[in-house]
Amino acid sequence: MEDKIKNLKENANRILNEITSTQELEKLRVEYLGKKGEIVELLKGLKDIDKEKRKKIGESANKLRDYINEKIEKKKIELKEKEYELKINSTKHVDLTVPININVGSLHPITIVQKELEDIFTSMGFTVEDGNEVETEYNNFEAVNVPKFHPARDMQDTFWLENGQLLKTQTSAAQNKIMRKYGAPLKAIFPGRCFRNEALDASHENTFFQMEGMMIDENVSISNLIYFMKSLLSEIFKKDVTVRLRPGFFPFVEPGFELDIKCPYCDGVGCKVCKHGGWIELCPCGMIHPNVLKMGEIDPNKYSGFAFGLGLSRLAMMKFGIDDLRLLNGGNLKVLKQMRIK
Ligand code: FA5
Repeated sequence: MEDKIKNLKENANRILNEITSTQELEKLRVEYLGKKGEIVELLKGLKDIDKEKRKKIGESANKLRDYINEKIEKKKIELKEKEYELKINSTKHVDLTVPININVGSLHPITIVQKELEDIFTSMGFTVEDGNEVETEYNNFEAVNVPKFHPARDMQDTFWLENGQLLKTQTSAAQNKIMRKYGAPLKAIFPGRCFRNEALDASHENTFFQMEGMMIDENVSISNLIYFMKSLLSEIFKKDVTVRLRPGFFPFVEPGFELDIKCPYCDGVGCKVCKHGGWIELCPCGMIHPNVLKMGEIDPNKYSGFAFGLGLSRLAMMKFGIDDLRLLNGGNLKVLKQMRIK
């Protein structure tokens, strides 16, 4: 009996060394450890040997069973690892770094500039608000101090709807709603699409984007306005920009300004972008008129604020070095692809 145990162990070891697949291993397991396997047969034979030897041989048989079991489990792990390795080596690898040659979409240049501005303003504590494209006459004009028959309405040739509403001519149209929604103090920007019945040229579209901004608090002054605009434009053009204010008329601000920047492309020397003037007119702005604050339910004796209306489309034009605004809305993919930011 002891010889048989020894032979079984040697045989099992030999077969284990030769096995190369999990199927062969399973066959070995059934052969040795199965219900009708060698070990069970061995244990059955114990009843025929005398009592004294039975205990010792029984122990050896159990040890052999544990030994083979352990060897099989080890071999199983080894074979699985080999099979996995083989599978990996035979799989075609995908190189994720190879540049793809398909047409992927990208953000529109105006959206890119808008998002950049939103990031800068939110980092300065401003919230980003939404405005409507179809507006009431009140919000677009009256609430910003442009009553009926005011000559300033002529500056914005308006698309009227049959129901008396209109296509927003300026992002200022959202000022009143935002003031009434939040009250003071308040710091908000509101980008949006505007519409005017324009004679089209390289810098005028009938559909264009603006980004309006407002800051209202106690003791807000023109210095705050200059500081915010200078920080913003320096971030956009990635260099320190010089700004200047010229008087400008908008009924909703008093005083009102046109903010110009020293051309960041030629440093004021004169180039195609600044039309050789050295300065670029970028953003009308001013201190919010007390009437506008009052209509927004904000006390002008306690609070003051500034507002600005940045021409987003024109800013995108400058950032991407485009000399005709109409290219941005033209829907020509060949043009837009050149302005992708990767
Ligand atoms: C306004 O629309 C005022 N609401 C801006 C404002 C806000 C002033 C707050 C003071 C305080 P203006 O009509 O100048 O102003 O337009 C502002 C900017 O929008 C312009 O500087 C220009 O960059 C852009 N813009 C105006 N009309 C067009 C157009 N037809 N096509 C493309 N951009 C335009």
